[in-house]
Amino acid sequence: MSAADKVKPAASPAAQEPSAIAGNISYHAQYSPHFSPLAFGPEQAFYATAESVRDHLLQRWNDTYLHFHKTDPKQTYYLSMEYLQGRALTNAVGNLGITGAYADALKKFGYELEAIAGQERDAALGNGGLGRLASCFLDSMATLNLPSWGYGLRYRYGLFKQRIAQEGQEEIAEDWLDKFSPWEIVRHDVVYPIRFFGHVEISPDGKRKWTGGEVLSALAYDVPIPGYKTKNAISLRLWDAKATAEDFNLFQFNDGQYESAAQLHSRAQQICAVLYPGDATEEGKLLRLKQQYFLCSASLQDIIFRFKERKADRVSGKWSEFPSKVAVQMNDTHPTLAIPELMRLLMDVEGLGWDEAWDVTNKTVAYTNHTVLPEALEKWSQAVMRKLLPRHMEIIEEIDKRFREMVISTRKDMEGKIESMRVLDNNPEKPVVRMANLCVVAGHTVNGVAELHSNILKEELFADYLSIWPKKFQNKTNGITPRRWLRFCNPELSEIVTKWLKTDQWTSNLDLLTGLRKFADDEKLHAEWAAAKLASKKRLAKHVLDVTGVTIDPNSLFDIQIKRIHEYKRQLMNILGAVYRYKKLKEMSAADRQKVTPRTVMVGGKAFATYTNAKRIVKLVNDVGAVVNNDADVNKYLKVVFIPNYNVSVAEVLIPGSELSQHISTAGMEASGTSNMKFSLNGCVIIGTLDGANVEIREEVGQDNFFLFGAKADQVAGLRKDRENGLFKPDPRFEEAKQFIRSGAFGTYDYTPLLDSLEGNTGFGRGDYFLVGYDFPSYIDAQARVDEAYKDKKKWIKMSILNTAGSGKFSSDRTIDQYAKEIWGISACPVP
Ligand code: CJB
Repeated sequence: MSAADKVKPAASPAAQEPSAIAGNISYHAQYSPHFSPLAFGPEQAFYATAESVRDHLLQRWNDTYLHFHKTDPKQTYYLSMEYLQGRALTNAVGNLGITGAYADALKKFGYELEAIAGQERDAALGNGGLGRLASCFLDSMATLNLPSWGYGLRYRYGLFKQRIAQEGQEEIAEDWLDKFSPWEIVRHDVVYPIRFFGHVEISPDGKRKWTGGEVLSALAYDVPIPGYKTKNAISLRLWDAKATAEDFNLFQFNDGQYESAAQLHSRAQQICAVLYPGDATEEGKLLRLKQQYFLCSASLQDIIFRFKERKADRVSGKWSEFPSKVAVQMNDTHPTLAIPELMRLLMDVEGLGWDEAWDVTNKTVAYTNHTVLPEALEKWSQAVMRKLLPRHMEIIEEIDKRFREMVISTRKDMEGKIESMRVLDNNPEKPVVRMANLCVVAGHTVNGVAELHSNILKEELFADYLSIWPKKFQNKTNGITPRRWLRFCNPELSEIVTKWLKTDQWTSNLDLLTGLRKFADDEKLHAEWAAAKLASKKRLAKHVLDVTGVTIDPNSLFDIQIKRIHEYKRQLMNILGAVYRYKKLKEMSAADRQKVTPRTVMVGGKAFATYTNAKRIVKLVNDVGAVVNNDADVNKYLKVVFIPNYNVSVAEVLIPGSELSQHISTAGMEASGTSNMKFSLNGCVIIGTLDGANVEIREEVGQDNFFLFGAKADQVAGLRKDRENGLFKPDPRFEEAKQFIRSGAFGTYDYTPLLDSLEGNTGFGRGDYFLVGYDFPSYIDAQARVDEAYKDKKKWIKMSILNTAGSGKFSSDRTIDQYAKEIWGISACPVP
């Protein structure tokens, strides 16, 4: 049956009223067809609905573009190699305030909006926290009416799909563009040339010009980002690579040389083929660097084009105006090449001298650091850089030279420090460019993402630069958008919040949540709160059953840890805790077991494909679950479930149903964490270390409403030393849990290398670098406090309410407002 059989098609774009909306959906099914005429199942309904919603967005989008063009405000460009947008439909209708109308319209076809929204594939163009933060930031930029755009890459295959097989995690390409994305619009007029390789020519007057090599094109695909309750809609511009017809060698093709005939086309396809291609090989490293340059060059050419487009008289001579019109934010070091690329464009294309170009660049770019893990601080081989980007390498060398001279001439006292501060590391064995150093030297501002992390940057990682540029370093504690992460993913709790606060203004002014504090003991609120939590737990239990086949009890304590699998995030400590719990349950009498707080431990997350220990951890969680969940003696009191294929839309089901969540990284290693904020906002209590944003969450929600354990950041180095010196004495409970796994209680898989990583001096591991052994006893004690607290329902619900009430600070609206005022210098530009 076709859509038109149910509702008569009528164009009426951007209709507000359900019958007209239904007509427009039917219109899209018929006149923007992607399927056979008679097909109008849930999938077809999704695409037609999305296109109908896009009509609403287009109007705002065009209006916003024109308004920014006319008013010519200073604008921010957020450069990020990752965006984890997730699904867009629910968010779009929610932000536009047309959810009810669309739900009613879809009923006319016999569909529920929620089910249709569930047809959408996640746009997963990112790996984890950094990418999701970028997406939350876009939502806040649009909501705050800030003149701002995001730039990224249009990866053909986003973050892999995770399947759990007998051997553990398997990766499958995630085909988000399999059919097409209804949200993106290709801009055939926005195309820029991007060069790779080649050489630098010097003209008689000394001017340098990069030429030769291969030239591809960057083509813009725009995704609309609607603000909440505003007419503004901004752009996320994603670049795709393409080669032209001229690059296709017809002669070779006719000669039967099909592959070489289309060589440049296939190289173009590789650029945006996948997010983060493995970079273990030299080819992999080169491709990653090409991606980074592709993003930076296309975005900067586009930014300069717009700078000129907005005022026709902006030709050379007016470049000092550039930083008062443009702010470029580099999301971690991945877009660092924006620095030499802006210098190159200003000098070689626009004709500026070094000093002027440097001044403009420095006033334009700023850098956010998201990690202090040494392996994540990017360093690129000078040889690879010189081969792929010869002109940029010259510019980087000049930046390095000038920085060195500046320090030598102005800061005699720093001479001993210069080598480690330089942009170039000229170690003859492996000369590299240190991207973080380049960002610090060239950017006007450097910020960390939580107070603790920013202090570590100032006191440790970038301490030497601080004495040169004391004002360069800032903190911007991360945030999350309250629209996606409470209002739309948890409608039951949202309604209660709105009812008790007597306003829904909290959705864009999250500080209002503190108003819940005065009702924290109110029994009526408690009853409503508990009912909402139970409804979310049931939805979560259904998801678990659907994807794993395991039945979990909504009356048990739902304990969740979801994030990328990494040794520093210590999922291994979580599972060792579950193993210890299981062993104790087995040893108990049946009568004693009945006094135990029943618990469902859920772990979800993806392991990087080549990260062996992370993959072993995934396997261990699954193996422990297989034994525990099938053990009739204890499975009423404990279940352990690995949630496969964790992504944004899975998080939207899990977080509302959570009661306890684990944020248990080794102190000092998690820059911020952002899921901790989402859990707390949804009335979930955190068990965690004093790390990243946990520190500030605990301050806001109150220390009685947070289960704290573990070493502090400033103890970690000393504890590692002690361990090296043989001073660490493991707790017997820790030994017992490891021994139980070694005994083969969870199958025949060889966990020796994983467990050995927790031991000192075995030759296999790293001497428990992440201090699981040291923190384990305090972790187990904290978990025992959780069990006791959960028995007192009233106390638990009060803790839950106070978590939500204390979450106001963690709105990304607050974060973005601070970036706008304190780093970018931009102000709101609402469409009238
Ligand atoms: N982070 O997700 C990433 N990827 C990186 O390459 C570096 C850091 C994470 O960024 C988040 C957003 O700032 C932080 O909350 C998180 O702690 C950090 O690991």
